[in-house]
Amino acid sequence: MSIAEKVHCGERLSFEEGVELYRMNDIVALGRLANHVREQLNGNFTYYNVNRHINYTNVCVIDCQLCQGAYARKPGEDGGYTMQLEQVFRFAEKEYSDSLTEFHIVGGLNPELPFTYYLDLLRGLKSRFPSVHLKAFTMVELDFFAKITRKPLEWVINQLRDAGLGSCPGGGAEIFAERARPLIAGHKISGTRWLDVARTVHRMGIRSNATMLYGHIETLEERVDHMIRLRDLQDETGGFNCFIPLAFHPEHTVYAHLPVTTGMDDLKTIAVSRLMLDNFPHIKAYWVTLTPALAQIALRFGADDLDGTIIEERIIHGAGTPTTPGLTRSQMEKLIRDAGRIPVERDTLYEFQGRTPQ
Ligand code: V47
Repeated sequence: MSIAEKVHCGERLSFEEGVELYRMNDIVALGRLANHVREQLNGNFTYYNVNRHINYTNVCVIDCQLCQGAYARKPGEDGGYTMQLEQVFRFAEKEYSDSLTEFHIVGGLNPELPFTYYLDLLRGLKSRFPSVHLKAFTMVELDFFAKITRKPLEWVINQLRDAGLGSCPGGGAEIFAERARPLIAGHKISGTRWLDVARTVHRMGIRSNATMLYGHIETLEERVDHMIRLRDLQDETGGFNCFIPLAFHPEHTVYAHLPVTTGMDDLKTIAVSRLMLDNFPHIKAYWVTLTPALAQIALRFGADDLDGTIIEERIIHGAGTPTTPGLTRSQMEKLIRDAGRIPVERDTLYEFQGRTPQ
């Protein structure tokens, strides 16, 4: 059976077929196939939310080649910052509006912060903004909290949930392959540990996202391997909401000499992920790394989500992405409508917000 026939029968694709799809140069045929799956799962809807990012510290003990220098700073290094809790709350108040439904909260692994900081941060935000969902802390941060408290991960997650954690973002996954991962992510937790932490999060009833950073030193085979490891875990837990391929921005990193990803590669990655991740409900075209223009085209190549309106994203803008720091709701809706799709404002867990979409 050909790959196209398998897709039309709803049959799962193999590793080899994933690599073959990546090698296809007929991007229109690839896009049409991914679009078929996208429309079966999500019809003509395209999701987005109204969110704000809170990057509470850039101080990080990990010597991650992607991020050190571009965004993160070693403890004691110039340019490091850590927001006091009052600063976080003031920042959140400034960013808050009635339409806001999510704070996306991530930071570096800062050895100077006690675990109570994170609990107080969640509690303080929840008491001030009870209706706003707190999507906070990657699997890498959760693993770090277990290390600094010397407690089991389950205990850490319970404490965070009691303090107001709603779900977890998908960062820190980078690329799982044992060859490539240490070359871009230093001694950050292994791919296997990232997946183990996600498994525990899901088993405790908390949903999360998953990312893949591509366009650095990884091979196409390693990208497909990354997707298959996520697909296997999703079969087990069903806890992932969406997959977000992140195009690497090399500026200000040790990989500054590498070229940026191309439109062809970006669209192939969206399409291949839609086709390989048959058990993921959503594929996000993250406009911050893709640019709004390419993210819009991706809505016809398998993606059904544009992420949020976001003002102040520091991690990827630190590495030099040229996009603006925010889109308004009406700019977001225009991108979606001009792609012939129906905009659906969602909350973090993909419930419709407000009006019935039309
Ligand atoms: O984990 C770091 C990546 C991630 C660079 O869950 C870089 O909804 C490009 O995870 N160029 C953080 N990428 C962002 C992230 C995310 C974004 C949007 C939505 C969600 C979600 C999650 O950014 C990191 C890392 O993989 N990153 N440096 C860089 N130079």
